[in-house]
Amino acid sequence: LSQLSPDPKSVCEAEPITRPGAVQPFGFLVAVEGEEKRVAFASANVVAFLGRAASDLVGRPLSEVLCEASCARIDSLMDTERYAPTNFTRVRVRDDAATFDAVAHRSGRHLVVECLAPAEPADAAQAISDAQRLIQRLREAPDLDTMLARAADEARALTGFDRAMVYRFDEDDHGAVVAESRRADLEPYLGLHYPASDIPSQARRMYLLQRVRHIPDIDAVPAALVGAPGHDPADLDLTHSVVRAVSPYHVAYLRNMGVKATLAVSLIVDDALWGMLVFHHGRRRDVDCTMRGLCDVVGQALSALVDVRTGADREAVVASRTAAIRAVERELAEADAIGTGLGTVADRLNEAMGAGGCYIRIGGASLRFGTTPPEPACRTILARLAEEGAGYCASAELRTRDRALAAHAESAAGAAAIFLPGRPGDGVVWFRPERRRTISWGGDPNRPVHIDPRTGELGPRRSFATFLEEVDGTSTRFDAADAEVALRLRRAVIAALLRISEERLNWAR
Ligand code: BLA
Repeated sequence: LSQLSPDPKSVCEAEPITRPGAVQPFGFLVAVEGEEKRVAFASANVVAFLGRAASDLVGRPLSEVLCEASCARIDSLMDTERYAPTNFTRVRVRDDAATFDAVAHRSGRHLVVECLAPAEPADAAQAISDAQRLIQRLREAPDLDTMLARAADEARALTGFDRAMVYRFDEDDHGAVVAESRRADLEPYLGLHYPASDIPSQARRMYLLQRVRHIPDIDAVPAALVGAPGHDPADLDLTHSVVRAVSPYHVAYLRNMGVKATLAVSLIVDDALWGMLVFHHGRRRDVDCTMRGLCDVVGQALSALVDVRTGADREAVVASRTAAIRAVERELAEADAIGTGLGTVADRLNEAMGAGGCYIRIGGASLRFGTTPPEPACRTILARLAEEGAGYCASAELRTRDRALAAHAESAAGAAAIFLPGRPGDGVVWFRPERRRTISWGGDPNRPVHIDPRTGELGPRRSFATFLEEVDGTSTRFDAADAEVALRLRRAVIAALLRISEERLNWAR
C-alpha cells in the first residue's frame, strides 16, 4: 500500500489479491505441472503437516508426496470441469498413516491440490440434518425479509459462529446488513450500510468464482509459497484456492472491527453477486470440508430462493398496477392523437409508474400532467436520459446527469423515460419527487480509509461508529417492476402511433 498513491480506492482495487504468493496456514498447498505432476510450488507450512520442507518437495512428482491411490483419485476428479472446491476427496500421505481432505482444481497449467484436516464423520450427520432443516425453513418463509432473517438465525446455529449476517449489495456496490443473528452481548450491525470500497471490485469478482471464503484466524502467520527454480509464486493464480492468504488490508479491517475469524458465502442471483452470508467469530474458528460444502449448499439454496422471491415480488407490483396499465392501453388503442388520448387518462398514466407527474413529447408538441418541472427542464431530462437508454432509461438522482436539474428536485429528483424508435427527441418521462432519508453507515463513508499521520500509510478506517448521513436530492429507485411497466406502455404508444399514422394515410387517400 503505497503512501504515494493519491486515491485510497484505487489502491484497494489494484491490490493483487488473487496472487498473494502465500496461503493461510490451516492447510497446505502443492501445485503440480506436466505429465509427471512434478511439484512446481509448495507452501512453506507443509513441514508442519508432513515433516518435509517445501524446498525438498519442489521438483518431485506428486506420487512421492501422496500415496498412489490418492493420486489416482485426484486424477479422476480432474476429468470433469466442476466448481473447484467441490472437487474434494480424502487422501493419504505416501508411506504414512496421515490423511487429509483434499480439494483440487486447475489454475493455468497447474493442478492445485490443497490438503486440510479431515472432517469428523460424526459431526457430518448432524450438520447435514441442520442444513436440511434450514433450507426447509427458508422455503416456508412467507416473504423475503422473513426468509433472510431465518437464513441468518439458522446459519448461525448451523455454523456456531458468534454472528451471522445477510449482507446485500446495492446497485452502486455499497452494501447493507439486511438480516442478522448475533450473540446477545454483541453490538448490532443490522441496518448499517458500508461503502463499496470495503469489498473492492476484484474481491467481488473473486467471490463470484469462489463461493465460500474462510479465514479461521486473522492472526495466523501466512505461509509463503516456495517455487521450483524459475517459478515465481506471485504467478500462481489462487482465485479458486481454499487456503489463499488474506489481503493484509482486510486483516487490519477485521482487527479494527474486533473480529478474529470470518466465513463468507456468496449469494449469486442472475450471475451477479447479490450479497453474502457473512459470519464473524471472536476466537479462532475452524470449519471442516463438510461444513464448507454445506455452507455452499445453503448459499446456493438461498440464492435460488431469493431469485424466485424477488421475481414474484416484482410480478406482484406489476399486477397491482395492472388496472392503471390497462386503462392507458385501452385509451391508446382508440385515441385519435396520442397526447390528447393520454391526457384523458393522465392520472392512470402516472399511477402505472408510481410517478407524481409526466411529460409527453411527440413530433415537436409536448404536454405535461401532474406535478412536473417547467417545460425546458422536462426537455433536458428527456434528452439526458435519451443519451443512455435505447428504449428505456431511469435515474433516481437526475442531478448527476445535469447539475442544473438539482433545482427541480422537489418535483423531479428522479425520472424514468421511454423513447420511440425512429423519432429522436420524442418520448414520455415520468417524474418522482425528492424523498429525503437518513442512511446509517458503519463508520464515516467519506473516510473509508485511515491515513497514518506519521508515515502516510493507508489502512482501513479505525472507527466503525454509526455515522448518520442525510440524503437529499434523490427519489425512490425505479426498479425492475417499473422497467417492465414502462416497456409495456412503450409498446402501446408505438402501436398507437402506427395505427394513427395508417388511419391518416387511409383517410387522405
Ligand atoms: C473482503 N470485506 C471483505 C469481505 C467482507 C468485507 C465480508 C469478504 C471476506 C470476509 O469474509 O471477511 C466487508 N465485512 C465486510 C463488511 C461487513 C463485514 C462491509 O462484516 C459489515 C458488517 N476493505 C476495506 C478497504 C479495502 C478493503 C478500504 O475496507 C481496500 C484495500 C479490502 N476487503 C478488502 C479485500 C478483501 C475484502 C482486499 C478480500 C479479502 C480476501 O479474500 O483476501
